[in-house]
Formats: sequence, structure tokens, C-alpha cells
Amino acid sequence: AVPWFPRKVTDLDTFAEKVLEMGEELSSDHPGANDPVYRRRRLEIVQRAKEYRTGQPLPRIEYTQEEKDTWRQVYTRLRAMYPKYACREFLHVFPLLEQNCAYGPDVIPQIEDISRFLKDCTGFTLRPVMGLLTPRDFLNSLAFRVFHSTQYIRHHSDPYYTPEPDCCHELLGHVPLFADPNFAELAQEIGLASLGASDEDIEKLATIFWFTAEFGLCREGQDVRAYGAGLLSSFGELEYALTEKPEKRSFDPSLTAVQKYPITQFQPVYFVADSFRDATSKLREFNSTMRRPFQVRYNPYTQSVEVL
Ligand code: H2B
Ligand code: FE
Repeated sequence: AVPWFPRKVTDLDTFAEKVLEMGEELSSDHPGANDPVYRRRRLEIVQRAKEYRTGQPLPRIEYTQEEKDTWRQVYTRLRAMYPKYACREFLHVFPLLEQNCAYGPDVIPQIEDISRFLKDCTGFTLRPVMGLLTPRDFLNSLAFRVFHSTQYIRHHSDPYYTPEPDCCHELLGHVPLFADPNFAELAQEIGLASLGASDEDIEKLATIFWFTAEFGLCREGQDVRAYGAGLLSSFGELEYALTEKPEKRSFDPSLTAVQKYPITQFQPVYFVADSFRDATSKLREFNSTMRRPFQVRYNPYTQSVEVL
């Protein structure tokens, strides 16, 4: 049987309450786990995501001074590293985010403003999310060029560590590349392949997502640069990834899809794409080997998926 998958963009509303960690059950190693004020604040923010429905304006969060201070520390430290470590597409978009979406050290940007900007660039839009979605639900959303973004921020006690995605990871790591047409194409290709895919294929696509959108490196002439959000939002790993220490292999979906990876430490292996377009064409070839008894095509006019 074919697993259920969304057919039109409003179907993504079914994910609103279907998160793994509701963003409120902070794991014991979470720096905010024993801070009742922080836990209450998380609940307040994720409640807005729970209530959100397609077509509504995205929730605007009134961030506290303490949250803005945390953002400033992360933003300032990472911003200084981008010219040396980030890929050219990222460096091209970032000033546009500073000009159009209030990206800067003193303000935490609002996903409503960013979503409008992304829609102009690539048709990608943002949705607020309560916490971690299942790999299937998260990838399925990419087929509609929708990225689920958290709005809460890491605990102020440790600005340079977060055990889970937070707004720094999303806004500094993921958002800039969703404004790039070639990366947007790659992300949507992963999403389209995930619609109605078997559990084994979902695992492969999630691994490909991990080694591209989260920890991907790309070649720029003789140089290697970072495009993965997990690198671009972590000053420690961003530097480490571009040293000689880790192993770097060429991106090849059939090998990347089955590569094991650790979650809570720096990656021992990274995959290097020649370009986003090259990665997309390799992925299309790999996807054609997947055993799915139908094809899908995205209809941007109706924001729906056609099954062929
Ligand atoms: N859920 C949310 N809310 N954000 C993510 O970035 C995310 C997710 N990534 N679920 C997914 C899992 C990724 O780790 C892969 C596709 O499983
Ligand atoms: Fe991420």
C-alpha cells in the first residue's frame, strides 16, 4: 500500500499537531530543561505554530531582550565567519536578507517577512512548526516548496549550543539557500521523491537531506565551501568541516543515501557537490531507481501534486 501523502498545500495543516517533540518536552540534557520561565515561553511560542493554518499571516513573535541578546551573540559570531566559509550563493543572498528582512545583530527576523521574500525569489514559503516533524512529513512539505521553521530560540545559558533546531539554525542556516533557485530545485526534488515513498526510501532521502541541506559542502574552483544549515549555524563545525580533519567524498546519491552518521558530534564524513544543479541531476537519476509505482508532478498554479 502507498503511504498517505499531501496532495495540496493546505494538506500540510494536518502536520500542525503531529510533531515528535512538541517543543515543550525538553530532553534532560537541554540547557532550558530546568528553567520554568523558559519552558513556559516555549509553550507560548509553539502554541502559535499549533494554531497556524495555510493562508493565514505567519505569527509574529515579540522577542524578549534576553532572547535578542542570545540572537546577537550567535549572529555576530557566525556573520564574521561567512565570508571565509560560506558558499557563494549564501554570500549573494545574505545582504538581501539584511536589506529586506531586517537581518542584523539587534533584531530577530520575523518568518512572515522572510517568507514573503523567499516567495519572490524561489516560491519557497515558511510555516511555523511546533518542533521536530517525522522525516516523511518534513520531506513531503519540501515538495510544495514549504519549509517548516521553529520560532523559539536556544536557552540563554549556552548561546553556542542547541540540541535541536531553533530560530538561529533555521534563519541563519536554512533560509538563505531557500532563496537560491538551484538549491530550491534540489530541495523540492528530495521532497517530490518522498511523496508516498516506502519507509526504506524515506530513510535514504532523509540521509541525502542530511548530507546536503544540513551538512553539505560544495566545490568552488579549487576551493570547498559550506552550504549545509547545520554547518552555517554552528561556528565550531563550520570551521572544522573545512579543515583537513574530516573525510570529504564526492556527492553520489547511491553512496550518500546509505552513509551512517552521528547526530551529537561533528561529522567524520562530508559530501562535496560539484554544484546544486549537478547534485539535482544526480538525484533525479537516483530517484528513477526507486520502486514507487507512480510518478508525481507539482502544479505550481494550484499548489498541488498530480499523480501520473
Ligand atoms: N522537523 C523540523 N521541524 N525541522 C527540520 O529541519 C527537520 C524535521 N528535519 N524533521 C528533518 C526531520 C530531517 O532531520 C530529516 C529529513 O529527517
Ligand atoms: Fe535543519
